[in-house]
Amino acid sequence: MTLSSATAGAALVGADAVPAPSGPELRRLYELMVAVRHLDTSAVAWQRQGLIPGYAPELGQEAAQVGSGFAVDLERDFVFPTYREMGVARAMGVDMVGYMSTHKATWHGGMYDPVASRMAPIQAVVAGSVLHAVGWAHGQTLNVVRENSVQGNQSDEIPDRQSAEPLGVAVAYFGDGASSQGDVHEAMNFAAVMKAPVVFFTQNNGWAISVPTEKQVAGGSVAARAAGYGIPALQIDGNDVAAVLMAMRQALAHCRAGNGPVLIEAMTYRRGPHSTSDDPGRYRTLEAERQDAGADPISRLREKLLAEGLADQEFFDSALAAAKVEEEEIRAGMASLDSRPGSEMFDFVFQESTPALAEQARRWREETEHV
Ligand SMILES: Cc1ncc(C[n+]2csc(CCOP(=O)(O)OP(=O)(O)O)c2C)c(N)n1
Ligand SMILES: [Mg+2]
Repeated sequence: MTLSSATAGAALVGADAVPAPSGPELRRLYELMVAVRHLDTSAVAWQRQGLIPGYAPELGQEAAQVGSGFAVDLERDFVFPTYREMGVARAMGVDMVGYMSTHKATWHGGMYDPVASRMAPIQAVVAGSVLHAVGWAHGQTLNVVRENSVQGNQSDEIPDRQSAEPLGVAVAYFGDGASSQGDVHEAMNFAAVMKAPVVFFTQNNGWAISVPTEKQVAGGSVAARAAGYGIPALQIDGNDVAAVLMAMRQALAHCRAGNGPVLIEAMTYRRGPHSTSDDPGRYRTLEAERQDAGADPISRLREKLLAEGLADQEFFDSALAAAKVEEEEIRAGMASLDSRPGSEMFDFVFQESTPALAEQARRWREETEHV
């Protein structure tokens, strides 16, 4: 397991008390990664078959996604994904027909329940998820302020959260490319100043569509930037699921206890195209791709399970069989999804609609329904 702190000065608090993954947990992680790999590669085939119009594969990022999603506390935390977090969703137990329906464009925002699932709708705006996560995390700290003032503490000071109840933590997923957006600077600065409980989880997969990380991330790494905000950072081997789970548990514990945000940079590799409409052959050779990708994260976990006597061939076979059954069920669920009434696109934008939106809805009805 490679785990290195990239920030001088800002330390993770209480990190040593976090347990390493147990044998049964490692087996479960393997089952989840195999289920995710099978669904992910199938989804590309679904796109080619016309079942869905587009998809953003996460081939090669299974350890980073499953390891981090697995650590989330579904009672308290809240996850803000990008468009590439199917493995996180699966590890969190999100309804996968609902999740994948976004890729069918059945409805804007997908059809799973974000509040019950603890996962916000898929976010296609690069870096948008980061701002939303910090807003939610700040809400957690405002609750503490409110509780303190109810108890007679009227101070404007940011309260001592160490004495408060454990906080729910927001997890902001974003890519290396997103980290170059100004929004991420604002989000990190605000979160650090306000001590918001948020884990900034970057999957550095080497690319932002056709642009390699080294051509758009200055300063050597995303993790290195955290020092400028006084945020502790971990740069980890994102293809080692045990390392990812440990780092995430440490980061969550740090945030939960009121110590403010943490940044994790999981070093991984996007093994396939950016999306089903991308052709990586236009900007990298197959040879370079194979070389840069390194060892496959699922094979690595398999070797570990074998070396530690935690699993055998029968276990691996049954994990794959279960993944195939699961994918068939999701495919059937997707195929049976009907399109939603177009008028719904106006219904869920604001809790209370605005006059401008009402006017747009009226014009839309006039044009489409001739009323
Ligand atoms: C604000 C904004 N700018 C540009 C785009 C177009 N775009 C979509 S994905 C992407 C690259 C993102 O790369 P990265 O953050 O590394 O995530 P990855 O796709 O590698 O997971 C870009 C530029 C967008 N969706 N939103
Ligand atoms: Mg990227």
